[in-house]
Amino acid sequence: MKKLRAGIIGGGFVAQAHVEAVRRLGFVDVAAVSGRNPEKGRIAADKLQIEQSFGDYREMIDKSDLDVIHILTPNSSHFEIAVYAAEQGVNIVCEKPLAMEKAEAVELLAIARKNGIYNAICHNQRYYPMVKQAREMCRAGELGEVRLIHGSYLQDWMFYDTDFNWRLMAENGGTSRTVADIGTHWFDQVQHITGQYITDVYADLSTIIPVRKEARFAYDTYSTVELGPEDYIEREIDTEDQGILLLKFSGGARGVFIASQVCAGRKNHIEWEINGSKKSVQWCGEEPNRMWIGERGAPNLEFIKNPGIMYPEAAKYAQTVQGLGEGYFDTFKSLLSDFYGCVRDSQPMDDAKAQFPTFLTGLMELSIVDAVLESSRKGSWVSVDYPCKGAY
Ligand code: SOE
Repeated sequence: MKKLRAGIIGGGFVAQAHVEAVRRLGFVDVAAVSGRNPEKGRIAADKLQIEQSFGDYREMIDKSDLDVIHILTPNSSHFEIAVYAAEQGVNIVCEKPLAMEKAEAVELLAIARKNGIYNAICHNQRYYPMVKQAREMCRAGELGEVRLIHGSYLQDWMFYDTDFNWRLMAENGGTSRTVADIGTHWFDQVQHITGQYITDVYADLSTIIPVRKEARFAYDTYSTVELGPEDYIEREIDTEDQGILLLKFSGGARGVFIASQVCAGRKNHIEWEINGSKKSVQWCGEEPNRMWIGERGAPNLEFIKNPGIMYPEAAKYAQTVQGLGEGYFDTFKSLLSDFYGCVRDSQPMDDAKAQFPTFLTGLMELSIVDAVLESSRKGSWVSVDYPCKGAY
């Protein structure tokens, strides 16, 4: 069978995760990569061991006969790249958030639908098997009626005023940073698990470090390179370091969520607890193979990942047997396996049925981010205005 051909746009941290995951599928060739210019393209090709490189994504799309492109560039370029690819009929996997703002996402979804392309947005973390197990427990009614959904996504990679990244500036990443960058993973998970989407938000956003020191030269995300005072210029920050959100959900559940990128010691602490009328479940991404199950009239349980006793729909996403740990990279493989499986088998592109998050998911989450920004500005509850719904 002819292998599908993938093209990568961007060569940063997340490109490694995508390339490795796609290669593990076995039926896809990573055929080409493009960077911002020919040199960046070549550097990415060397790093990722990809044969063909380009200095312009249009040239790569025009010349490489690709089935799928992966958009792994800063948020400000997602829209134009996705429009170009969709108009050439190329299927798209896009990193989150889908676009800089909701209006762009509305347009992108329409263009993707008009051109009949498969589209996915990279909420890889919904693919931890225990997240899927929580979803299946919820669907089977084990939790009862979901009443309360609370948790956080905490990091510390923006803790010092010398921490800098393109995401900090609204012109590159969009008006919202912390909520759009990591809060959307949390929205995706709790909505995917409970089947309830967020209807209203009351948000307090704050920028804890209003002026940061940007290095005069580029270095990688999460780099530990040490810099001296002469290496920096001062920049005023126009995006939030943290957000505290009150939430209402479509099925009547209430919620509280904290997102912060300035919590010392917290690396990628994504955590949720869901309290239902029968049981509670709690999970944290730093220990992805365990889930706590709470009950009023029986001993609480610690469920350690074991595909043998999980719901089949959840067990199929386990990459390893029994208590052997799952990895962050495996969640990319599972997401891309669902997405490329649809492309390979020419299954209908159906947002409501897709296991993977689609452009509609991306539009829905930018609708939440939009309401979060408005609520924080007004200091009041804001109802989320969804142009369309159906993928969470
Ligand atoms: C940085 O906050 C980041 O790399 C996010 O962009 C990813 O989506 C998240 O999974 C890890 O942290």
